[in-house]
Amino acid sequence: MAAELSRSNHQAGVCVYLQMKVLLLLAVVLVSAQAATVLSSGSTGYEYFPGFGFYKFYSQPQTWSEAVQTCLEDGGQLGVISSDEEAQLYSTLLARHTRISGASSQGYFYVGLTEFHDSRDFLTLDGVPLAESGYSKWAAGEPNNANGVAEKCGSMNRKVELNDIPCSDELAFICELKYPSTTRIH
Ligand SMILES: [Ca+2]
Ligand SMILES: [Ca+2]
Repeated sequence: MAAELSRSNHQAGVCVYLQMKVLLLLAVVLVSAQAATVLSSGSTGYEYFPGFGFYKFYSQPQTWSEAVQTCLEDGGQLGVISSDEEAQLYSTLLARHTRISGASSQGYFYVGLTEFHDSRDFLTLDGVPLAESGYSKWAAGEPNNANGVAEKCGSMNRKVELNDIPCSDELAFICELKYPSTTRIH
């Protein structure tokens, strides 16, 4: 009787042990699945810069609205420069890519800046007037609607000076993943 009880206790023990093992295995599978989801969300390839956030350079040229969409799909935003310090960071990122194949204009890159109707006033993608954005350094003679062509989208040159440019041009660009508003750097 005692031996039987002991065997039954032992079997129950083995059973609990197996159940725990299955639960542990399930937990591992679930955690792995979650990690895979994060990795496949599109937000990969972003580099973290302390004090600023996550940035990714896209070297495949796109139109301005395509670039906006690409950044949105990453859960981010087409780059908006908000300070001289951030402009310096942009300059560092641009310097890593010396030639962009297939771009409409070599030396220009889209930023999250667009003309408000036909006012010649430019707003950032946050809806902030450029003059209040913290960084509004136009290149010499810009914005100029060059050659009489409407240039309603914002770009920057390699010196991170701003230039209005046709929105249909296909240019490389930088996306940013935004900080939560509480920690946003301006
Ligand atoms: Ca920014
Ligand atoms: Ca221009």
